[in-house]
Amino acid sequence: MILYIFLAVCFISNTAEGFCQDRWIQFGDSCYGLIEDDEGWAQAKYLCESRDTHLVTIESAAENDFVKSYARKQAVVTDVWIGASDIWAEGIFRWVGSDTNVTFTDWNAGEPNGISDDENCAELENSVDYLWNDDECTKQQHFMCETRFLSVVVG
Ligand SMILES: [Ca+2]
Ligand SMILES: [Ca+2]
Ligand SMILES: [Ca+2]
Repeated sequence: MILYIFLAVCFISNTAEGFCQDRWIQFGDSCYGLIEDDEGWAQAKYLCESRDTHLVTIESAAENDFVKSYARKQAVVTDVWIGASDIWAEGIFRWVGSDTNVTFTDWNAGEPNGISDDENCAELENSVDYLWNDDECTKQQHFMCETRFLSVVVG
């Protein structure tokens, strides 16, 4: 019982702070890492997941603005994979992190156009200020991972 009260007091008297891993950037409840290795989409997805993260899911205009500003700031030299794909049903893009249909979108004009059979993976297209495009999943390029902004109680 005493321990219980002690823990309750600790919880009330301390503040919760969060952190992102080294060089990742926080926005809202998430941390974001732009990985400047060149990988195909499936390998990028795997690499994010192997770090307990997922390819970035962009679910609002505010998050999209953040993600684009991050890519601009990093001055990346390739297009950047994001976590949306229509490999399961042509034309229906889903987020792999949350397993939900894509609702908010920022496709470039005329996209997604699925011009080849393998144009099933979504990216931020460098040459058009990171508007979205569907591209061939085997293309090798940078990618962005997202994970929870971890809250820790500090004394
Ligand atoms: Ca997200
Ligand atoms: Ca497609
Ligand atoms: Ca396209």
